[in-house]
Amino acid sequence: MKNKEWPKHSVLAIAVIATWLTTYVVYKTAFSITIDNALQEFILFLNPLSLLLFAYGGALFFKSKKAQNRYILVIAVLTSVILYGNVAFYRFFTDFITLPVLFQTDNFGDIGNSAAASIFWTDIVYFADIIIILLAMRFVNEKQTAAKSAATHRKAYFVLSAAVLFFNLGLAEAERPQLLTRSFDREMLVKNLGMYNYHLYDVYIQSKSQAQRALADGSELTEVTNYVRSNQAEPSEEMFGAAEGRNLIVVTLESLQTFVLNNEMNGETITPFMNELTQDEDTIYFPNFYHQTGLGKTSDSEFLLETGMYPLSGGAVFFTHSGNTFNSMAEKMGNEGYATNVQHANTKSFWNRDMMYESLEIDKFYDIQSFTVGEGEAVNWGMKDIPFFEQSVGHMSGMQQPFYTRLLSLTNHHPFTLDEEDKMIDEYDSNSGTLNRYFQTVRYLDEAVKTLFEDLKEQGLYENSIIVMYGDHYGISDNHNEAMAQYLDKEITPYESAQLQKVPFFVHIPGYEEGYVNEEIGGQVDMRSTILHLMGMETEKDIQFGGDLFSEEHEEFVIFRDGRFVTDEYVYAANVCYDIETGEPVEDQSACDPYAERALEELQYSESIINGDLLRFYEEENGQLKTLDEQEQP
Ligand code: GP9
Ligand code: MN
Repeated sequence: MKNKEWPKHSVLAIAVIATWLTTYVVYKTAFSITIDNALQEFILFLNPLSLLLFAYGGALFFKSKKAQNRYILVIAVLTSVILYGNVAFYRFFTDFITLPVLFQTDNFGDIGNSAAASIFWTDIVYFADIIIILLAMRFVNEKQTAAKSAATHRKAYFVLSAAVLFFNLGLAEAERPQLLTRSFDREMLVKNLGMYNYHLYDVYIQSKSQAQRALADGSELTEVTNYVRSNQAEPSEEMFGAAEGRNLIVVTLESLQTFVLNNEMNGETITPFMNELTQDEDTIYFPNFYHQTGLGKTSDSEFLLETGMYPLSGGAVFFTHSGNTFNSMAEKMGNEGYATNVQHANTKSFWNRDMMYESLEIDKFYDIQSFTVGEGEAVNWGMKDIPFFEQSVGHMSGMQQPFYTRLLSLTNHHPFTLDEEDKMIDEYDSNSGTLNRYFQTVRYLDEAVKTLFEDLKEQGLYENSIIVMYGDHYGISDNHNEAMAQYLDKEITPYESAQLQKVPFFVHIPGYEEGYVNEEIGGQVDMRSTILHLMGMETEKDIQFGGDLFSEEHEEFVIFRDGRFVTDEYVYAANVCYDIETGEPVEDQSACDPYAERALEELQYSESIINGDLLRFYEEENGQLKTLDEQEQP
């Protein structure tokens, strides 16, 4: 072999291929990455390549063979360390490393120890590429050619690398639209971008938010606090404490919009149980309630609920600011002696929930590992809602009381697929398969909610609880407007589209007996104070933007995350001010201006708190800014 002449840069090529293949083999053996089709498999195979080409390509800038080899070795060791670090971490946490976990060890116990316990000598196989590269350096005898072509080679090489990168990104975008802006899940990022690109992306996201955080000093809070205080709504005397001491069960109704309630599809009732609930003597139902989520979808709705602040305009705050200080509803409930938890039959890293729940001070997360998914009990995104609710109630039976538990349903999720036996009504007949199937999965969700109520009664948990349910965001996007127009029998104008952002909100208090339909216009940002007041907990010192929906002083002004808004008179959408009653543009278009300004201001205040991590400067107990020496050192 020593005598044979290899083409120039053979060692470089061998290094790229060796690390590429090692990475792919590690993907397949050390992680359980779910692959649904051949394209996903191909993306997974391809995705280490672009970064490796760039990284190893740096060797082309060195003149001497020795320096080139040394550089290649450094890259080989670095990539192996990253890869192996993730392998060891994954064994313990079933998750990929993200920068904050490395710096928030107090949150997650002793990561170092756990990772060390997950290391075995046989792991040497993860360094196979280094061994191959060393052998190549020893035995491959490269042809020497004139140096003058080096620059041209280099150019061609990096053009090729960039092409691979864009090809990869293009495939990822096709497979997972908005992957980067929505950044759903670490597994999805690794699957589509590759382990190495994922880490670069993670560094970028984390350093961006760290930089904004470092520049903040808390002085911004004075203005925000003044704004929040001047817009506060006194709790309603009648409802304050109406559910004091009870267990709190909050149910997130996946993708449920208000338009399906008390409505029919081709003569069939879509939500029989929830329709009854809207008229129930123990239920206060809000038909004029809007979601306010952005790209973070379900997680944004959780954020609104827990913090009473708006999510971010770009990306999911669960991902971008999971290390922040918050004053969540869970934290407040916990301080009053409640056991707090969330139940959701999905991987814990989805929406970065595992990290974010720590910051929200939620005691426990019952993720997919806490559920047994039996034969035929999974569809679409995972566990079906009926068995999920059943097992969730089972968990509740074992919880310390009083508890605050949140259940996140999942079956009524795009693309709205169901097993035959779970279809209780027919499909709709429009040109949108999505809308056609939506009615069926909504019908299933309705059935699941019914079984949840039954299960709670059976387990003796019903009487002593309050059950709050809300739709998290739309299920049918504007892409299906033609089909929606057919169903609703009217044109979907920007006004109608804004009205379609209504999601149901139920407050169900067993034994209340004075239930009614509450027409108050409100949004998800109002949930925190509404619920806390029902539980008999004050919020006057809290920094939050919503107001108690039962309060006389509650303002009917709902700001959507994209700047649209609804008041008791107007709906503002697509830069047009509509009359809320008629749906026609109002004559005096400037009528919306003062609200538009305030909407922007409020969103900006909320955003400044998140970006500057301002609540770390706030004393929750007395509602004061922390003095300089109380402030944590940066
Ligand atoms: C995933 C579930 C759905 O865990 O919450 O997320 P979504 O796509 O609706 O935001
Ligand atoms: Mn959702």
